[in-house]
Amino acid sequence: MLAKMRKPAILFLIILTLLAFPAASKAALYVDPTGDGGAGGPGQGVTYIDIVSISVFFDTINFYVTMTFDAATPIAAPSAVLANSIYGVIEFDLDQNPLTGGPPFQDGGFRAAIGHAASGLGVEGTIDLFSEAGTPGFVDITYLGAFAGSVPITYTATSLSVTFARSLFAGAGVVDFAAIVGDVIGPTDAAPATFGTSSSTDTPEPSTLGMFGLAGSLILCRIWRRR
Ligand SMILES: [Ca+2]
Ligand SMILES: [Ca+2]
Repeated sequence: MLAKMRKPAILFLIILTLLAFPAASKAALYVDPTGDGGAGGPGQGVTYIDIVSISVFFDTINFYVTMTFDAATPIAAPSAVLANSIYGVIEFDLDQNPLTGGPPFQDGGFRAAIGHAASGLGVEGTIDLFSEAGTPGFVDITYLGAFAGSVPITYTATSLSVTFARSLFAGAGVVDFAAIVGDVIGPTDAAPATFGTSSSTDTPEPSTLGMFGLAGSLILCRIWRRR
């Protein structure tokens, strides 16, 4: 069929195809069990917030991060100052290498407090969910332990969503990620359960990421007490 078509017609078909698929994109979705966290115990938050899923999607421009939560444990923004205001972090291993980057904030006793194994990530980037308390509607993004930007966040009773430029993570694409959340007192749930379950299979983009030690955790607004 193509052989019989004139060149302009073939060109038109190619353009239509490109318009239908405007940019390469990758997505990773981790579905978390319900009832796998804890509240009210030692080191735990009081108001139970239960993660249902976390998705990380990117295109040529942005990262799109969405977490969903059990409708039985609805959330609110930190700036709303409610019992179910959600705090925590989403941490990213931008080169999918646990030997580079810093130790995860969430592995500093917080996952253990809710019966979750350490994430094992080597963290280069973080979405600091604590920070919305001081900047309503916005959260801090950190890269290699330093503030990289403040970006909009939207909350519903069962979700939160953050979109930010990949340039804030130095153009990283396929990443590993893990999150821990809870109320203002402490953590109540974490996801994924183990390292590696969240990565997609694309080839990571080249990056030159160095060690930055504990700095990544130190700049977070630490409300939770370490145990
Ligand atoms: Ca859960
Ligand atoms: Ca790393």
